[in-house]
Amino acid sequence: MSEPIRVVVTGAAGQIAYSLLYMIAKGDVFGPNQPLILHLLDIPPMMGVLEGVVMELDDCALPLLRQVVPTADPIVAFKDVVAAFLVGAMPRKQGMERKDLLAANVKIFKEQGEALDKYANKDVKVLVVGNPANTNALICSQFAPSIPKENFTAMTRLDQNRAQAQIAGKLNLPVANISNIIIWGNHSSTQFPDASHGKVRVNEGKDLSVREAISDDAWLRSVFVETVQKRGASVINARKMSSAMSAAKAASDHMRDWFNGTSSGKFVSMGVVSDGSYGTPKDVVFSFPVTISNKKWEIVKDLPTDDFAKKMLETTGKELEEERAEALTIIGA
Ligand code: NAX
Repeated sequence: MSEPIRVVVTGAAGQIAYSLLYMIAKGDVFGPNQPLILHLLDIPPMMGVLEGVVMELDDCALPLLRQVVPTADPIVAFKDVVAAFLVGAMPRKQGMERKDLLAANVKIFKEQGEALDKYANKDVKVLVVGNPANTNALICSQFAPSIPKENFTAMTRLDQNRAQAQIAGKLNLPVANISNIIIWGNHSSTQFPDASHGKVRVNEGKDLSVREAISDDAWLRSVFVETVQKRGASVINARKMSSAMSAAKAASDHMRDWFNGTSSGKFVSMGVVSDGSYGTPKDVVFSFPVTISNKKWEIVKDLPTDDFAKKMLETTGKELEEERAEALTIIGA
């Protein structure tokens, strides 16, 4: 067994963390041979609830979990961590304008970027889940100049998993047979779920394209796109609470693939700082298809994009530029 690594989860008293902590602590992310010290950050009023979460983690009697550090102090939370799940964020309250929500979150992610910069391991891998996830990740990276920009990512894996499940359902195949479905852009209703480069394993060793297998481009451009874009709202309508178990699973998938890599010929979607690929705006956190090896992601280049895709990429790119402009105004940059 190796030495324990330190991993932080923020928003640790919240509902996503309640599922995520168990997944991390039992080895789903860093593997069955990697002991862990979990740092749990939340705000002072939540310390009582957090105490209950710590009791439950103790009571799970998980062999990999060597220590749990609950705290409301970002210095303690970010000290020496090699992976950071930034789940905690200010939720949208009734009557709150988008601008107010952004303002509250920009402040949180500025402070957390500064704390990561000062106290975390210099190669810390940061996954932002808290919304608006893409812009929060951008702000966080800007306030952590000593950590490479490539180490800040935003979660669109839940959207990818949702999209994969929709395709599997349509084809009546196991979800594991579907791969290379892409989420482009923002984790918002402007995202572009794109199945046009997707693959379907029909027989052992034989792949078909999703387009061939479904043979209904109109469905792929309408019902499929809208279902994935609105899936979060559908879950809220049914459950009266937002997606939590599936969000935790997606966060765990995202970080596991970042640490372990993607298999040959497969790609996954992550919000990363854009280099302008596919005509997207530079320096916004944009979700792209990526391959990963040696804990480094690379954008999949040169996938053909038709006019429909170009339009969708433009719309979501514009929204990210607007969010960035608002966030920078709030900071006064
Ligand atoms: P909860 O409200 O259950 O939990 C959030 C927790 O964060 C609370 O315990 C709160 O006290 C804490 N928190 C607030 N400010 C904090 C700060 N400055 N430092 C540390 N902790 C802080 O929300 P939950 O359902 O767990 O969702 C968390 C975030 O994930 C939300 O912003 C939500 O919008 C976002 N989501 C993002 C998704 C994605 O795909 N990127 C999907 C799921 C989810 O909607």
